Amino acid sequence: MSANQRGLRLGATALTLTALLLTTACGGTTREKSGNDTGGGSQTSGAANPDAQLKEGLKIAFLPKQVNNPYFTTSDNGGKEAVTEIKGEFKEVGPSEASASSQVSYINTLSQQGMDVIVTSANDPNAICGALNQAKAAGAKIVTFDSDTKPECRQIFVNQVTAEGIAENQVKLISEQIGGAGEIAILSATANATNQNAWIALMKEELKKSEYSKIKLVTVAYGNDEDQKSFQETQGLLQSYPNLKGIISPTTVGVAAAARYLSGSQYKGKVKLTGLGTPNQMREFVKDGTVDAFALWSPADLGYLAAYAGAALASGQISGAEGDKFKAGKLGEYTVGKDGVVVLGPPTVFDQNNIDQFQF
Ligand code: RAM
Repeated sequence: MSANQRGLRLGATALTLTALLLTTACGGTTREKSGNDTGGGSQTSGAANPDAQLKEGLKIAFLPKQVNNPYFTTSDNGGKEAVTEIKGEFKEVGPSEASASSQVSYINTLSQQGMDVIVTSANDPNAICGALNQAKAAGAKIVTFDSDTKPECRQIFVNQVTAEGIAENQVKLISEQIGGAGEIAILSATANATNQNAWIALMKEELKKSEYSKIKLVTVAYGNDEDQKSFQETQGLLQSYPNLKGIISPTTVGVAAAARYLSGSQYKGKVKLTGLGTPNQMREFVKDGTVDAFALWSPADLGYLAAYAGAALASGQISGAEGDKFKAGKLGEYTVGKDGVVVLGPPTVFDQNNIDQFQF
């Protein structure tokens, strides 16, 4: 069952609707929207044949930002499920650190191994472009998911939620939790991460709305998606900003580390924390009163959708042009939006009333 199908509970319906509106307003296209079939996207690579069958035996590799992150374990397992369904060969490789160029050597190896599809979450919008372009020249189709490269370096980007939808969600959650006023900070992942930086830029825009005029963003800290660094950065934020009322950490690693710090500190329940987290990593902190509510999409569905997008590309069903349609197994039909972007769907908000219904 996808995050979209699960829907939001507990007064979060408005959020779903807003995110959905933003999704459709921002060029990304979900299965609810019938795209227009004009084609002509910026990264087309040959004509698509919508009637082509998915090829069997496709070699599809997942290259996450980092391998030792439960978020990517879940998303890549979703990819594996899809690859198994289409009788392909799945593999997952990747660095243990999410640094900018750490993925380059993996891409080169995957290219030499003759992968049909490389599905990657980019640690940097530019650093892996050269390697990806070589892999493309060697015949691989490139799908980014979770965190994009520059659009010209891949055929399709499978976005979890529009960046606008995430920014709106995160600012709304912290505002509700701090009573609409006070100093907040952001604890991000790495300073180069395409997804994080897009979300932060749009959160800053969101905070300019009059309803948030009493909220002040004092700083952005970077925990590099390392547990210990994220923990220390949280401690540093609280020391440097004694009036801090809340932290947004839009990274599963960061928000879990920040919650662990807060739960053992005098700030527990007083300084609010929200962000993007996995229910399994956040459950204890919701139950002990450290965290009221946080959000995420289904990482498994994200990986599953990305694998199907790659298979559709490698089978010649789609070229990545705007309006291309493909079927993603149990998730149904998707349409490629502007700039080769496919959007999974709105996020789910988790709190003490629903968190036990989710296991990932
Ligand atoms: C971390 C990574 C990932 C991001 C999630 C929310 O696992 O930074 O890219 O999408 O958090």
